[in-house]
Amino acid sequence: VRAAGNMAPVSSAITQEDALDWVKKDKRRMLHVVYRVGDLDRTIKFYTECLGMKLLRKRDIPEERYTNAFLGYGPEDSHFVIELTYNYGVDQYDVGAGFGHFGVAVEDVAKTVDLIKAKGGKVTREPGPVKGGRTVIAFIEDPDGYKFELLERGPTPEPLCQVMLRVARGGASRWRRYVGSHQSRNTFAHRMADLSSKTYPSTLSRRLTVHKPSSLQQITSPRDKPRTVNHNSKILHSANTTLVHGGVTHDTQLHQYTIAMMGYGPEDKNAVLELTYNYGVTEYDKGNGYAQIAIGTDDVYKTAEVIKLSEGKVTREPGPLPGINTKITACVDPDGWKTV
Ligand code: GSH
Repeated sequence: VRAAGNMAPVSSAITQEDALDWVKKDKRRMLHVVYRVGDLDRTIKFYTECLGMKLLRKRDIPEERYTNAFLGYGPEDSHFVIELTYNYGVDQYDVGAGFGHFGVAVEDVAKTVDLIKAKGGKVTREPGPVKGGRTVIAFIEDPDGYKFELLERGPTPEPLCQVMLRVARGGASRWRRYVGSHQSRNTFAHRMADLSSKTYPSTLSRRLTVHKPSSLQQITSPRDKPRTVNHNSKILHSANTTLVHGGVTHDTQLHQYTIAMMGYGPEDKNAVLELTYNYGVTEYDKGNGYAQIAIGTDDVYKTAEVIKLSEGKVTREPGPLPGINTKITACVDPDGWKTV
């Protein structure tokens, strides 16, 4: 998303090898997550009073009939933040079943929940250890119905720590058709994790946490492969041991899901994309509320080239946004989730 300076658009003669080399050197970061709300003031009040976020900035674009508000726990140049969109006259959205939640790390979940209740906030899951694990969590719902998971952790520079999206195997089949199974490791999400391996090479496998595999068999069997596994096969391959001893292996008949944490640095200091695969669920309704995650790159032209070389789907060709200097490109992943 950062402007590419005076670099010319990359020539289309870029080879796959060059492209992959470049991706490893590109400085990427999760910048913000974008979604729509029906009443900006109501949401800002809830996030600041109940979740302790700061209103970072607001911009109104009357010609396009919308207003944006940026909220978070620190400045945009160093933190992952929320970008709310209010479209004039639209007062509600369908959150959909595919969107999971945003994660917020707090030092005391019970205390935070008490505060949220005192402010009239809706708690959908009382504080307590996560099913099958030890981390104390709770779920709350914001005024539009977006869920926030509160996770009990020590102090962190990045309290806004997760965006959870559900992914399906149906996406994997479509993706395999694009890329051919032999190329499935060169997928977009794989790049995402691969990139972070540049910054955190030795922690790569530790950063991929997979919960509750019913058995290693199930995770690695090609027919039953969760889409997330297909999506970053190399990573999971190297993380197979983590998957077994780091994942929670009991009670799997009850929980029946696999999660993969993807991002550009360790989870305690960086926001991550949490992909959830529920065994056997092949399709989710995406609603119309959640929009996209924005990722910073040194060069949107090269990034778009790389996405295309990986048979990814670029939905907006790289180039400047009208009226501002920022250059963007956009793509959708195999499940149709959008990234800018
Ligand atoms: N079926 C769940 C979904 O799609 O949301 C699978 C994901 C899941 O269960 N995640 C954990 C959770 O929400 C958090 S990592 N646990 C609920 C609880 O412990 O009450």
